[in-house]
Amino acid sequence: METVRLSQRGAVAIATIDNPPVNALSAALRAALVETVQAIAADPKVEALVIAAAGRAFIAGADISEFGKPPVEPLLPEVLNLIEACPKPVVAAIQGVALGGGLEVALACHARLAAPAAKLGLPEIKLGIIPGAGGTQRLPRLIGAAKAFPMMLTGEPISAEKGAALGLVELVSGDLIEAAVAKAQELAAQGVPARTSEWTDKLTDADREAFEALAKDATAKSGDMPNAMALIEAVRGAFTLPFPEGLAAERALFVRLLADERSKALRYAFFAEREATHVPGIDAGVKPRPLAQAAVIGAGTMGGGIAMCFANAGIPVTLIETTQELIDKGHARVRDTYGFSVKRGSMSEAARDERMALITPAVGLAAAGNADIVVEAAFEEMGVKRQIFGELDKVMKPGAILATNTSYLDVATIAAATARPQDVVGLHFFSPANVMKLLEIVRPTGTAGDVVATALALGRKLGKVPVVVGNCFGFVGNRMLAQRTRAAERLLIAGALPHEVDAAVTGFGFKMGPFAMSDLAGGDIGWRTRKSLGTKAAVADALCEAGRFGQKTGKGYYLYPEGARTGQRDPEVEALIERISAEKGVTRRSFTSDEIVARLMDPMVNEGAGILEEGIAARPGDIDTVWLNGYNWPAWRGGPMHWADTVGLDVIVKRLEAQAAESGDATLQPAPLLRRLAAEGKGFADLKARAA
Ligand code: T1G
Repeated sequence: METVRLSQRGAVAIATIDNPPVNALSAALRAALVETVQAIAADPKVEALVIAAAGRAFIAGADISEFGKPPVEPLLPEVLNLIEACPKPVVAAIQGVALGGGLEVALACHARLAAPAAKLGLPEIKLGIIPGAGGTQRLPRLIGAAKAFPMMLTGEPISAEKGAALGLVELVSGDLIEAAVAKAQELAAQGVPARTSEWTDKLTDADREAFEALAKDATAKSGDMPNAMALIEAVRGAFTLPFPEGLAAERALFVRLLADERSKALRYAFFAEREATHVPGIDAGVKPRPLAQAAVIGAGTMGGGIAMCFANAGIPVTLIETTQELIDKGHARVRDTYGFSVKRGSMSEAARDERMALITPAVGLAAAGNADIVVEAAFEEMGVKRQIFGELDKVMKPGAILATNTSYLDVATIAAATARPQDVVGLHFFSPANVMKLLEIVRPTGTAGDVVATALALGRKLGKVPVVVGNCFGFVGNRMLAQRTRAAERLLIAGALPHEVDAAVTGFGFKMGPFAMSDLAGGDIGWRTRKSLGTKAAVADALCEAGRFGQKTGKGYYLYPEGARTGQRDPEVEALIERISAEKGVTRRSFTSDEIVARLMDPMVNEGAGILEEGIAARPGDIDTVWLNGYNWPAWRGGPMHWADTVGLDVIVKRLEAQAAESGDATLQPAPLLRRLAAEGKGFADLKARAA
């Protein structure tokens, strides 16, 4: 297949890249670009070249399916050097996303025009790497390092409008190709094109100072993350090295990162997230149902956050409560939350008003009747949920999707309260719903395939990371979290103190340890759940019985004097823990951070193995995607299942056996799947996907 089509307008040649789905820079496309540029350079009838693209993307970057394979010539940096060195002007006409190597192609051109819909970004950092085809050298030369560095550090794409403001592109609101041809003619008339690599006027002392200040800040925030550190070094090279050497230094850093375990984990996570949207058993051809109007039941923190998700995506939503007073309160809370963004400057007042206009407050379930999808976010109790679903069944139109935001209840039992269980699905948002990326789509066996497909499409439309999971207590995330919670309690009784456990977990890379987390969320939540399940946790229960619910009561596992957000060690709590150990006849001993991490994470991995065996998750990558996006698992550790593979499953099996023997808790015995993989010398990565 031809990946580049050539056409001509007067003396300007137009090379249209056509390499579906997203014009990734595959070996074939790279070769075609080389051939095109060489032909243009040699053709006396051509004075200039426009590089344009067909489809919704300009170029999505390097072909990520080639990652990890031996490099195939021509390599991208060579292709781009050739474009830049072309004796005739080359103009990029960017109609869609230009990401990574795609933006680097544009940077190597002699001018860049962009349509308003274009998006420009260097997202390599998210893949654990840095731009590897001159991005770290050309972008600072073009717009200054102080503006270029943040783009590469966050990896977030910017709009064409912002790109124009930065001097990266010229914005074209009319016909892009026509404008690009005109630009090419204009440059051709001027003679030898300006080459970004030769520019130094943006690399001033002031720019360098500003960049170094940003770099210092990034170092403080990113610790020793190898991609961030490499990025700083590469960009610094734009100031200290001649262009060819800067390019070589960038390449060397890029290649070194490809082999780094942390960088590999980030790439693994990227692929896992993408794979999660391909659900085994749901054909890509299944058509999602149209969703033009939504409703949310319950205007508490969760319901309000979910309504915001719809409004942010431009979907009108009715927010429903049982009384006027409650809906007024909930509606006001949503306005306040948007208000924070306005205050912080991340949202304009007009944008807030637009979103608020999409949220209609209402009293009574009947108001959901016109919605194509309703999400119930009411009190977490089966009786309440079943009653709501019974009523929704009466008011919702045929074909509407009835979703519950339950975080652990049986979705099939909720669905059974309706006469249309095929239309019922779990949509488990994470708190705060308008911020957290994860969306667990809970699929009881009776749910229709197109309902799951609709939920997936909705998840993406809302900007979430959707993962389809089976129906069981706590689904994937909370079911595994429960293991960590139990393990944390066991550690306290065995001899560790709350601050030691939390320090080990933050040392592992989490933002917060389990006890600080419990104090933040409120210990009473778990207490209530334990009571309803008839389970016990000696330390946690004792704290709650003493009214120590965490931050909101000023004390929990820690002390929070006068509204402090970080807790202080409390001798009273430590004495209480020691007393409980003594009552249980446990001789307390100390634990290293590594031991603590193993004791917390191994049972989670074990539960993950069970989840895979039962088909609750289709792949280990789905579990990892849940933990990375819903529970702040450190991205560079790739999620619990990936982490387990890096530790070695045989090691995990031995440690679990030891824990099971010590505690007498048979549930800590390694799951059969874990044992089997360990015995075969395999990892979770060796498993094939199975239909949920
Ligand atoms: N290479 C190969 N395939 C890709 C691809 C890529 N870069 N990007 C997307 N695809 C596939 C994707 O797997 C899916 O296939 C289909 O295209 C549609 O994607 C040297 C080293 C472009 C914004 O990080 O952000 O350049 O699953 O469903 O929502 O410095 O895809 O259907 O079989 O996501 O419209 C940097 C990653 C590479 C871009 C489109 N580039 N992609 O979003 O569709 S590193 C990226 C995206 C680099 C250089 C370095 C998005 C998108 P399938 P989709 P979408």
